[in-house]
Amino acid sequence: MGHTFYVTTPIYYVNDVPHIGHAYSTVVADVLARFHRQNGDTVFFLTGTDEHGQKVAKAAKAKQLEPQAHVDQMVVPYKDLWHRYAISNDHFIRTTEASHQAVVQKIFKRLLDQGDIYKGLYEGWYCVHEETFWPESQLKDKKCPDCGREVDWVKEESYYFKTSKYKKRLLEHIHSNPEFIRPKVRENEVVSLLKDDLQDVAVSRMTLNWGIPIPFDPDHVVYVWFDALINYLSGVGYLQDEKKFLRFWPPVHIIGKDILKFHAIIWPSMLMALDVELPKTIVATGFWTLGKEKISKSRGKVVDPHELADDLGVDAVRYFLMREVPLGQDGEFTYEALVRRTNHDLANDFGNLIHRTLPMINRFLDGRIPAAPAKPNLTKELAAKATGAISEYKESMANLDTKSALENIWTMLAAANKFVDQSEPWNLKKEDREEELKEVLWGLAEVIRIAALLTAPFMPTTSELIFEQLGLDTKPADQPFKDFLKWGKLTEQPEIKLSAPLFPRVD
Ligand code: ME8
Repeated sequence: MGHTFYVTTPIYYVNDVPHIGHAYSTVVADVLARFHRQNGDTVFFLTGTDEHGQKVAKAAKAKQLEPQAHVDQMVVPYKDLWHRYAISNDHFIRTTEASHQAVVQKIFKRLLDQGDIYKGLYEGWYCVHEETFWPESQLKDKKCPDCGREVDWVKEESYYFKTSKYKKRLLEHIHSNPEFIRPKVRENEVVSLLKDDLQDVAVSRMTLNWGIPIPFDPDHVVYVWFDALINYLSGVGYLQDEKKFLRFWPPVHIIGKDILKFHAIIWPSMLMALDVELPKTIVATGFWTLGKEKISKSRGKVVDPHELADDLGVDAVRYFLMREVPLGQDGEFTYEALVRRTNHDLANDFGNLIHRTLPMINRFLDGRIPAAPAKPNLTKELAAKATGAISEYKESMANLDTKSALENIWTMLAAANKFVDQSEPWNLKKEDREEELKEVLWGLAEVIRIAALLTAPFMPTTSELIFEQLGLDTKPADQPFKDFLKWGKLTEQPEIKLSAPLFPRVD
């Protein structure tokens, strides 16, 4: 049996429609999922929506809707956007589903029975926007230290989870597993939080009823974060389909750096209490900013992923998100940068190679891609460049360095564009040097096939179109890396198909 790969996104609050930041995390997870499938792994890719809690209840109230009616409405724009962005998730979980709620209730009861959850009194502050409890000492100017909003005073009976009990084991785990929290700067952040005075966390609410009920104590509902984190278990069969769960666990979590504490401290502590193996990796991505401020709907700073797709096409946006900043760092979102990448990288570098090569095959070789040269001569250097790019790409992807992986592809494309100029196929044609002409054009078509394969996780729709243009009767997904990501795999093709530019220039 081959390897399995389980990847997740944050489950998004349905207080509002998704913006480009949400699309980003989901695209990152999708790129990894597609890469692993192409690598022959059996993948389980989970995304979904976080539908309980005060923030969602408040949004429902503002629309004068019952919370359930509100969430049923608001889940639609998420599903629609993922469909449009070619997100290949295997499952979509909603925390209001009965099956998820049952798992949360069972976990809550078990932790209570084994003494990891106990009853106490919470007296302190609460930020509804971040759905976070804050002790007085952590507030900044009496406001939420994360988002700067007003906080509410809360005094209520509350169940607590013994995070403190797992602190030492968690620190040891972090030290002995350098892959656990990525990038490194986030690991340091978690370690210093753990070295501070780590308090147990409240895991129930009384002054709210939009949450999962605690059956044996009807005055309480489960705290939204305790509920939400469990989606990673309930969404993959835990306590429901044990075989599936054991097959895919442990996961790789893609999250934003804003929710690191929940994922790298509370969540692993919950898993230790449940005797479940900890996640393989928690990847904390950076923020997209506008004017250096985090893009967020409620701040009135929105970049609508649909509008971007209307203007530039989904794959150009996916490409931009993955190419512009390294995973983990912040990036300033500008329309100019997006247009520049589209015109420069896609239309010029990649597009031109395709739209120069294919018409020459059409004119000079009757639209047939010739067979691979029996004794390569002119394409030897190009083959070496492509082979080098492939191995660098694989290494970059293994390091979760998706930006470098794209750069590795573009190095190969640059070499191929240069090769067109140097080999001057039009002169080979004029001088009737048939064998050389065939070798050169075959070599260029082979670079295009390899580039389509390598970009397939990033630009799935475009790479399929490129395969069609080459006249291949398979899709990139049908060419597993193991067998096809090698120079020389392009065979003779009877008929290429010219079409409109794949990457139209934009103004
Ligand atoms: O936090 N740039 O949901 P959420 C990049 N329900 N990524 C961004 C971003 C930006 N400007 N804004 C948001 C929640 N994101 C919880 C999660 S998980 C068990 C529960 C992304 O709707 C980023 O991944 O507020 C961030 O962590 C996530 O959206 C937060 O989405």
